[in-house]
Amino acid sequence: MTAFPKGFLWGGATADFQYEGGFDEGGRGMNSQDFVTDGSAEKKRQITLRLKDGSKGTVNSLESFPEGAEAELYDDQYYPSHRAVDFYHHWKEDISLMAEMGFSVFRFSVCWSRIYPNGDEEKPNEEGLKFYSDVIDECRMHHMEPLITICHDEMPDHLARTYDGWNSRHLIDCYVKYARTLFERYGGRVKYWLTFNELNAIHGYSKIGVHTMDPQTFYQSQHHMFVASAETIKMGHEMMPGSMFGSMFAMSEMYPATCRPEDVMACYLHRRENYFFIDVMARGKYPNYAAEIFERKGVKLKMESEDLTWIEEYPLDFVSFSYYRSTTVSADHFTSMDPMGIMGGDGNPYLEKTPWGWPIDPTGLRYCLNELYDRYQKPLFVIENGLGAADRMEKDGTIHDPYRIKYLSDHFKAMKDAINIDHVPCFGYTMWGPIDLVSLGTGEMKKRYGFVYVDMDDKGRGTLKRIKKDSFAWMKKVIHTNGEDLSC
Ligand code: BGP
Repeated sequence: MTAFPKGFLWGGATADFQYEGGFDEGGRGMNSQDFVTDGSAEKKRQITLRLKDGSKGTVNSLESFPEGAEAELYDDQYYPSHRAVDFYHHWKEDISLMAEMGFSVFRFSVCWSRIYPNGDEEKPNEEGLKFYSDVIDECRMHHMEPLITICHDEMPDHLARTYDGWNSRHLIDCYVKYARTLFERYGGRVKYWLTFNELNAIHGYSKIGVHTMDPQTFYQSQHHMFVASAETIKMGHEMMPGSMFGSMFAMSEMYPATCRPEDVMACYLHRRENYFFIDVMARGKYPNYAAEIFERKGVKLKMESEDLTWIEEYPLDFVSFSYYRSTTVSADHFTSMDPMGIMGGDGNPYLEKTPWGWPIDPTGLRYCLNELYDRYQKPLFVIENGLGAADRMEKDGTIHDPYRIKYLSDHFKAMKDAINIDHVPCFGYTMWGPIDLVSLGTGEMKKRYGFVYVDMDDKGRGTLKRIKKDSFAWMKKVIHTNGEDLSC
């Protein structure tokens, strides 16, 4: 049996609007995610609106706002981000549970509107800064590296409403000012930072603050985020020597549906379109094939003269990615997991699926790790992975989740092979949602990922009590043996 390399970081990952709650406490401003309702696998989550004529309306996250409509809250709706699972009041307890498992890293996102409630004011909100400062100190007290996502699929609602979010170049300045504040206050205590989450899969009002869903808005917004990320990396390195910056990408390995050359080619083109985002940020250049994507999609980017220099001079230090599943691509039809048609979405007859229909493919993780290192030659970090399942509490209060243990064991084995057999330098792993939290995709609570169960249902009812599942002790053993013992 072999272990993972010495010093390998083991831990978990969360996002503020799925985990933290406290939406009207501590001076936090309204956030673009606060208008998104709950949903389910069958019923898409909605953004609630006030239409131009004053009446109520909704759009789902794949639709543009009708002209003149703005986001609005309604009393008869349930908005999961408002309380989430209340990390805001459970942070000590949750961090201590993570420490008990032996975590050496905890990835969380700072809620931008907790630091700058509107996003464009002069001074930050001290109460918000103190909250994360306490969280960081608590992590360090437990010998856990805090790993911060500066912006995880959200923004102060004022920036979305007033400037059309990342579609506006002004957001670069707002973001850089926000990041500077984080570095001033937390520098020296936080080494690892992610500038953005899943750049290749974010779109629409709730995630990037834009009112329209079209390729022009999408790629223009992405360009502004590339520049903001580069400026932030430069500033971060200057202010915090030794700091390391990544940005997170949604990797779902895409396979050709068959070995028919047309399928192989279709798959190659889609994978490349997905890699576009990492290519820009890790290699520091718009790739040659970007021209083809922009021509095909009718995109004309507006850039300022120094933008490409920023992007080139300040690329990512490491590449981090989420990996939950793999998909297939066929030349005859293309199902996409995202509205911009970037990522494949078809199943694979050789793979079992999770209860939410995601193909389970540990080998795909080894494949991704190898491919990403071959392509970028930068250290890698598996920053999200895990199994969403409807765990059941037994009458005696226990929760048995052997399916999660099996999923994780198989993925850890694949990761270990990539590191120990293929010599891929991967230095950490954070499992998604170590304490149960709200699903991003469906807004459900019952799609649970955690080692720790949270007593709450899909409408936010429950005691919020934290209860260890069987996987808790298993993960503790894995970390204790540094991944040597993966037995289920
Ligand atoms: C990623 C997001 C996370 C998380 C995860 C699981 O795309 O970065 O925020 O939610 O997916 O997805 P879901 O919650 O839909 O199961």
